Amino acid sequence: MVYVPIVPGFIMRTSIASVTPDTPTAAVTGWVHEIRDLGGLAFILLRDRTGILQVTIPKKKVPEAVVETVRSLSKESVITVEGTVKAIEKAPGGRELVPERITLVSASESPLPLDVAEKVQAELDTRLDARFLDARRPRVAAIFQIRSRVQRTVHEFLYEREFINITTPKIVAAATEGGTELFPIAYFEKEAFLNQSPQLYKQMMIAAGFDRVFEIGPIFRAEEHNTTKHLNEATSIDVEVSFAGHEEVMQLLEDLVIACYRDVERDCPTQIAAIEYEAFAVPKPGFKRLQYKDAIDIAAPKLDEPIAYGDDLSTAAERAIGEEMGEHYFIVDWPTEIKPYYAMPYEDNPAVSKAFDLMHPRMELSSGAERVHQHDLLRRQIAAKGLNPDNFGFYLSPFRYGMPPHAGWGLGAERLVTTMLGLQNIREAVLFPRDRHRLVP
Ligand code: AMO
Repeated sequence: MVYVPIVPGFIMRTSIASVTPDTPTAAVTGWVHEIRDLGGLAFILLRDRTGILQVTIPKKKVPEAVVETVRSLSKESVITVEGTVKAIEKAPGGRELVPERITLVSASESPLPLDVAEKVQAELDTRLDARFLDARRPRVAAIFQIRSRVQRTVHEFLYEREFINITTPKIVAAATEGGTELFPIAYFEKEAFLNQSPQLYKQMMIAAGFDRVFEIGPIFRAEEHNTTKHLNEATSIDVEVSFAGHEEVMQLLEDLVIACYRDVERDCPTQIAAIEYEAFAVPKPGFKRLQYKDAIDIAAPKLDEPIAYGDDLSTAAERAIGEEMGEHYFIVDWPTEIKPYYAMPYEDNPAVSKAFDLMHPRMELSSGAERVHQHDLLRRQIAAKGLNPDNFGFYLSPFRYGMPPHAGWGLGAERLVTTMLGLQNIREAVLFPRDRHRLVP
């Protein structure tokens, strides 16, 4: 990888990956990953985001000033090394740099709060406390480079299909997904909350005639429990489409998930190698559809806790069903009573809704539905959930003035990355995760 200029006319840094065995000379700036002093010979491993370069210092053959600098150097300091490149098989990338000059750009204190070069992983909490150092580790940096690639694919994929990228408020006056998981905030003299989902707003933009909208943004859920798949601040990839039914947006979701995997496989081979997840595999098209009632039948005999038609799927149930399915799949035809009020019931069987979940064998990735677009039915469904439709005035009003039929979904960005890369804990896929105990950094 060669750095492209961010603006013309400024001196560009040489990236480590661009130094090859036949580069004659190089001046490279990076972090001191490791220092080894073997007496007559010393080695520095120099690191930047593109890779690692071995700097070899035969003390008798390099200027005395170089030897002096190396002696006082601490790990994770930023240095510039200028010298000649030699091809050598044993070194990473098949080359080494023999310095004529080393300049200390920015010294690092020691000891470090977290050893970047340490092969053994530290506790997740220790790592998250010193996230800037943790993220210097190639394995950790690779996760966020892949996450960035995934978010780029989502943009490209949706722009190609003529979606409009929207931004909706995160400070709101009411719950979207049910009242229990809300974060109240102090908002002048009013009661306000952090938004759980752009749901109501993306539907309002369907009423505005935007046809196809998406948003990648934060959602806030006051989940009380610390689990390896829940965050209190997550990133949702939200989509809403006019004149579409649930089948159409399910296909869109499947195509998007596969596109993300394909792009990562093509563009991020070094990152996948750094993560050492050998099971990385692009899912096969044609995700299976499992009816909710059949999902219950699969889970029931495998669980200690009883589960029956009409229950939500517990983590244990999801896992039992996931083991049976073995790959990505949809759960369809959910009981209307356990899906949100905005999900459209089947005309010929209103007890069942045109709602779906996209599942990875390990966890749910996305929920979606064809939506209720009829004002009176929506009012009734809100009331049936024990909510007061009069509190939903701003949301209900658009349904009185020409609301087209529509469908959509929300896909958890962190869960997509967590399952794609086989990460043990969803916090691995977030730079600064928010959970019950973690508010800093
Ligand atoms: P839902 O509540 O199922 O649906 O959320 C959609 C997806 O967002 C992710 N997600 C989370 N990820 C991490 N931590 C959390 N606490 C968390 N909560 C949700 C999951 C989930 O599948 N309005 C609907 C979507 C729609 O119908 O368009 C909604 O919010 O991956």
